[in-house]
This record gives sequence, C-alpha cells and structure tokens, in this order.
Amino acid sequence: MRIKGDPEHPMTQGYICQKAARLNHYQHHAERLQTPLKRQSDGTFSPISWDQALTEIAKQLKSIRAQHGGDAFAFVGGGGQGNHLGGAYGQQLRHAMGSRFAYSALAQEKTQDFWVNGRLFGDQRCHTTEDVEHADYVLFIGCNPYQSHGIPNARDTLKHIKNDPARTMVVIDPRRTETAKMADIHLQVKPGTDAYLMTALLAILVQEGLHNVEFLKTHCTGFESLEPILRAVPVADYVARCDLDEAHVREVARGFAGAKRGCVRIDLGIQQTLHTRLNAYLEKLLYLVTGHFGKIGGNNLHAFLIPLISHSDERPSAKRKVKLTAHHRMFPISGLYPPNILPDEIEHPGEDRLRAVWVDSCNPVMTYADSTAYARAFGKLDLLVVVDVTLSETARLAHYVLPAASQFEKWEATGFNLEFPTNFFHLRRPILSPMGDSLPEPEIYTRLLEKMGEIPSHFPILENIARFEPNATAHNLYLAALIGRLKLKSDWVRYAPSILYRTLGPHLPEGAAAGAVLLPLCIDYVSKHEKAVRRVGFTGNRFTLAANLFNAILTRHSGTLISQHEMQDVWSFIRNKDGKIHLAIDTLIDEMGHLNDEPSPANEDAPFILMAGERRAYNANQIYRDPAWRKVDKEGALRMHPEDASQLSVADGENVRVTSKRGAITVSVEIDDSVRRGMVTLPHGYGGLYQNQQHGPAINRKTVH
Ligand SMILES: Nc1nc2c(c(=O)[nH]1)N[C@H]1C(S)=C(S)[C@@H](COP(=O)(O)OP(=O)(O)OC[C@H]3O[C@@H](n4cnc5c(=O)[nH]c(N)nc54)[C@H](O)[C@@H]3O)O[C@H]1N2
Ligand SMILES: Nc1nc2c(c(=O)[nH]1)N[C@H]1C(S)=C(S)[C@@H](COP(=O)(O)OP(=O)(O)OC[C@H]3O[C@@H](n4cnc5c(=O)[nH]c(N)nc54)[C@H](O)[C@@H]3O)O[C@H]1N2
Ligand SMILES: [Mo]
Repeated sequence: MRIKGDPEHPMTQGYICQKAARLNHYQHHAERLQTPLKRQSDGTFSPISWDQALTEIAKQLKSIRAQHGGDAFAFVGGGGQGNHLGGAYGQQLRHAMGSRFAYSALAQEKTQDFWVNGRLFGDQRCHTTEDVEHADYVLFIGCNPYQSHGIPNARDTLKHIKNDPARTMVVIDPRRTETAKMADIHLQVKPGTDAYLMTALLAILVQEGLHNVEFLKTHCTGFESLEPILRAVPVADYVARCDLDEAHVREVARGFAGAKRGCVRIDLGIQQTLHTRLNAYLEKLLYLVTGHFGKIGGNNLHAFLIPLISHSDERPSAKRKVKLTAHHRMFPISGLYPPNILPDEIEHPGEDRLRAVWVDSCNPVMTYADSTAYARAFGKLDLLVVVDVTLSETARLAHYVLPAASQFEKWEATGFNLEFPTNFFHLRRPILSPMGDSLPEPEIYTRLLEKMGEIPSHFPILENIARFEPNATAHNLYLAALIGRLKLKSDWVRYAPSILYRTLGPHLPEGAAAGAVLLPLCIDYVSKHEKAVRRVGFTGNRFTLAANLFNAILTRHSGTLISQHEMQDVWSFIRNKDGKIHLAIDTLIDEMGHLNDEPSPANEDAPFILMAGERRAYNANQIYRDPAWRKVDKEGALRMHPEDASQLSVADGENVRVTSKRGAITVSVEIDDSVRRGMVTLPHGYGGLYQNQQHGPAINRKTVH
C-alpha cells in the first residue's frame, strides 16, 4: 500500500532514499516473469515447468563441462542492489562447473580500488569506509550522495554538515550537483583530470610541510619513495590541466590537512574515467598522508558479515595459481574478471573460449560497455541462462529464463554493510508470496545442484539432527554433524550453503530457510570480532555466542547491530605482517610522476565530453522497468550548459544526436547551467524496453566503449 522507512532500523532510524520509497514499481508491474521460459527455434519463448527447465539445463551444463572443461563456463552477476543472499547460492554453480570465471559490475567500477587496497593493506578485502557523519572536513570527489545515496542517511547527513558552520564540505565535480549546491567549496574540475588535481593536492601538502609526519612514521612504510616525486610536482601546471584556480586548490589542501576529523568519499566520477587505478591510490593517499585514518570522522577499514569479494593477488608465486582468461590473458582482482572483456572471451577463436554463460541479477546487454558486442557474443553461446525477475534485454537473448521471486517475496539481505566502528545486518523477511511460479534463488540453485547430481536430495543424518534440535540458539550438535559430514565428503564443502538450506533451513523460524547460510558466517564473524560482538549486547560462551547472533539476525525484523569496535581495532584489520600501511606502489608512483608528459586528450572532432551514466532522481540502475514511476525526466535528457546550447542553436526539449567513435543516439536536451561548459551528461539506467517500447537513451549501445 505504501512504503515507509522503519524507525526501528538500527542504522537508518527510518531514513529511506528516493528509490526505496518507490520500490513497488520494481516488483509490481506487467512484465514480471511468472514461469520458466525456453526459447524456441523461431526466437519466441514458451513457458515450461521448473522440472523440465532444470533437467534440460543440468544436462547441457554437464555435457559442456565434460566436453570442454569447467572454464568454458562463466558466472555473471550474482547479486545486485540489495539482493546479495542469493549470491552465496549462485556461486556454488560455478564451483560445480569447476570454473574460475566470475564476472560482475564490481569489476567494472571498483576492482582498481580493491587492487590498491591489496597493495596498501595486504589484502584486497581490506575495504575502506568513510565516517562522513562525524567528520568536520569532507572531500566528496566524483560522487553525488544527495542523489546516489552512497553514504548512510545521505540527505540528512549532508544537511547537518551544511548547517554547521564549524564543518566544511568540499565537492570536486565538473557539475554543480545537488551535493555541490550544499557545499562550502566546489571545485568544478574539468572531467577526467582528477589524477592531476589529487596529485597537486598531495604535492601542496608535502611542499608546504602539511603532511602528518608522526602518522607516516608510526603507521606507514614507503613514504620516502613518494616524497621526492611529490616535491617535484609542478603544482601550477597540474592545476591548470584541471581548469581550476590554484588558490582554491591550496585552500582545500590546507583546510583538509588542518582539520581535526577529515575524510574522503569518492565514487564513479573518479572510478569510471581516465587514470582510474591511479585515482584509487591518490584518494587514499589524501587521507593517509594527512593521518585522517583510524579515527572517528576519518577513513577506516571495517568488518563485514557477508564476504562479497575475495583476495586474489595476481603476482606469480609458488603457492598461487592465477587463472588468466583465454583471449585477453586477464587476471582476476578480488576473484572477479572485468565485464568489458567478456564478449571477446566468448568470440575468441580458440578451443578454450567461453561457451556457456549464466547471468543472475544483472543485465549486461544494457549495463556493460558496448551493448552491440554483448548482443552479438551472447548470440554465439551454446547456452545462456538468465535468472531475473523480469524479461530483461539480456533475458531476451537467453536459451532459458528462470523467474526469481522479487525482493519483497523472499528472505534477502545486502552485503553492503560497510560501517565502522558500529556495524549492522538486516535480514529482510518476505511480505508477499512469490509471484506465479517464481522461486527464490536459494531454491533455484539447490534444485539445479540436485539435478546435476552434485548433491543428494536428502541428507538423512543432518536432517534428523536438525529436527531434534529445534532451539535456534543452540546449533552445536547440528554443526558438529555438519563439520563431520564435510570432513568425510570434502567435495561438499563448496555446497555448504545448499546443504544448510536443505537441512537446517526448514527448521528455522518463519520459513527463513535461505538465512541458514548465515550461521557459518556468524561463526566466522564471532571468531574474528568476539569483543565487538559482545559490546552490542550479545552473550554466550565460545559456542553459543555465534548462535545467539544468528538467532537475532533471524528474528529481529528491523535489522540488528552486530558489532561495535574500538577505534584502535582498525590496526588489527591490516593484513601486512608488520601491521603497517605500505605506501610505495612503484608503478603508480611512476605514473604520478609522469602525468605531465601525457598529452591532453585531443578533442577537435568531439567538442564535448560526455558523462555517460549520471545518477538522478529517477534512475536506479536497470532495475525499475515500468517508466510510470518517473514523475519527471521521463526521457532521460541530455543536460547541456546554456551557452553551449545557444552556440549550437539548440532549444530546451529539442532532440539532438550524440555521436561518439562508436555510433550515435538521439536524445532530448535539457538546458542546465549546473554542467560545465563543454560537458554533457546522460543518465544511467534508462533505455530499457517496457511493453516493447524503449524509454530513454540506451547509453551503452552507442556512446561508450
Ligand atoms: N538515484 C540513483 N542512485 C544510485 C544508482 C542509480 O542508478 N540511481 N546507482 C547506484 C550505484 S550502482 C552506484 S555505483 C552509485 C554511484 O554513485 P555516484 O558515483 O555518486 O553517482 P554518479 O552520478 O554516477 O557520479 C558521481 C558524480 O561524478 C561526477 N563526475 C563525472 N565525471 C567526473 C570527473 O571526471 N571527475 C569528477 N571529480 N567527477 C566526475 C558526475 O558529475 C556525478 O555528479 O550510485 C548508486 N545509487
Ligand atoms: N554507461 C554506463 N554504464 C554503467 C554505469 C554507468 O554509470 N554508465 N554504471 C555501472 C555500475 S556502477 C553498475 S553497479 C552497473 C549495474 O548494472 P548491473 O550489474 O547489470 O545491475 P542492474 O542494472 O542493477 O540490473 C539488475 C538486474 O537484476 C534484476 N533483479 C532485480 N532484483 C532481482 C532479484 O531479486 N533476483 C534476480 N535474479 N534478479 C533481480 C533486475 O530486474 C535487473 O535486470 O552498471 C554499470 N554500467
Ligand atoms: Mo555500481
């Protein structure tokens, strides 16, 4: 009937973002999938039963595995925005196939960041977070939290900073965004030049002696490799590249260094542009060189319950086997391969090409770069299966489409719990029954593994024990039996989620079977963060503490705090043996020192820089299908500065053609003086088909490569 925030939620206290408030449009519309579909030879889809679908798919997967080996298979996606619980179940299929190829959008936007974390902190899972809420000096670089909500309770948090004269908000963005309008200082940087700007900021810090010598000495190694390069940076030249005023840049460097509690928040504006890997390094150096790390209001490492990524160091060593892709010879970062190479890996002429792709919770044909290449490559696969709630553009190309229950219709959770020092978890319960024959992912993958013969349909010992141990706070006997079974049958370790789901799951309260996979994660969490878990009120001995945490997650329907760390715990999260942050990343220091040798990108043929993927009031990646939810900006207009528009004699609302090296699309213009001159912006998440009509620009079809 209506969606409201939950005041009982321990983190949000009832704050919700504009997308959440309209979630009904995502799950309640005319194009929800209701049954499994099989593509016929004439290209149309026929509804089939789950049994037929999974039997046929299992047979084909096994035959591909037998003939070509597991690496002919890739798993793509596996958890989007807010639906990460299914991911744990989905990855089992990749293990069953014996494939190492996991592709996801994370490897399009964030793996350079994870890679740098690996070098600095010793493990790619050392993920950093920012305590904007308590900072008195915040640098927002290439992000617009007012619209995208990348920080908790974004609009309230921004308002507090704005209204407090003692706190300073700096926004570095080529557009005067909704966030920039609330800022004390807006550096309207030229798009793509952030590496110059951040290097200049660091150079000013070092050249003016504003760096935190004590912090660098106590907590870091390698500053001596960085320092001479920064001392030599010609600040004025670098700032000129960014088309900014040097005095403003110096003011920001000094303000940030002098702040008591400073932090940096970044996102796509520096992650999907030029120099992305160097950018990841530089933004981290900003808070490390000033010592705004490991304290309230600073940047920190944090604990997490669901491990969304793994650690995969690409450097060859005796212990490590790195699986390179067949065509691009690309290594994984955090266990993930980058989507941009996927079409080539499928179209690769060798015997070792990809032949089967499984897509879950993502829509590569729309969201990964170069839609045309995706559509062409997917057409060459022996098997394409898509698990989705709707007949997405990717699903339209699939051999089989499997209908997932929506996030209102199943137990779900996000793994984006990236808070420090206090962290939370929210297992959301279903409030509606699955539409039609749709099923939650845990059920889909478990049935498929059974069909493939990877796991039996019954585990008598475990089922019996689970039945006789109904008290959810004490799973000791069950766990002992599970560990015993897995020791005897080590092949099953990789299927632990489905085994827990089938055996313990049915005995969990309110049908929360899908939550069974959280039990081992709680045990792991408690073993790593026992004191922090106790600090938020959990009790119990070595065995029951984790069960109590698990039980609270299952039963506290508004979510629960799971841990509260002390600030100094941050240092124990660092994985380098010496406990220090290793600042010297030679390749990046070299790149930083040579930025000035790079020619400015030539733009004679293309006078405009396109930002292809802005977050706005009415986009939500490719998740909302029915355009009826958009009250304004229905067409996803191209934003253009008034002087640029008048030079081109274009009026507001008029159609223009946007042409890039790749091709062209027609879009309508919105004249808007918040964009820089010479820059135009298009929104992400439009261009999808609904009732066979395209709504707004499909940006990855023509404009991006
Ligand atoms: N409303 C809405 N919210 C969303 C999403 C959505 O689709 N809609 N998607 C979610 C997802 S998956 C993500 S990853 C986040 C992304 O969240 P954000 O990164 O905050 O959002 P964007 O609008 O993509 O980009 C941020 C800013 O980068 C600026 N920018 C562009 N080029 C440059 C540049 O060269 N330098 C600098 N410094 N800035 C630049 C843009 O003007 C923009 O204001 O949002 C999440 N939240
Ligand atoms: N040009 C350009 N391209 C971009 C971006 C950009 O800014 N510009 N942004 C990039 C970024 S940051 C991201 S994160 C990606 C996002 O792109 P993707 O990773 O492809 O994710 P979504 O667009 O969120 O697509 C989610 C799909 O999951 C389906 N879905 C929703 N709920 C469920 C569920 O419970 N189960 C299942 N099985 N499916 C479900 C939806 O129907 C939808 O088809 O796009 C990237 N692509
Ligand atoms: Mo994203």
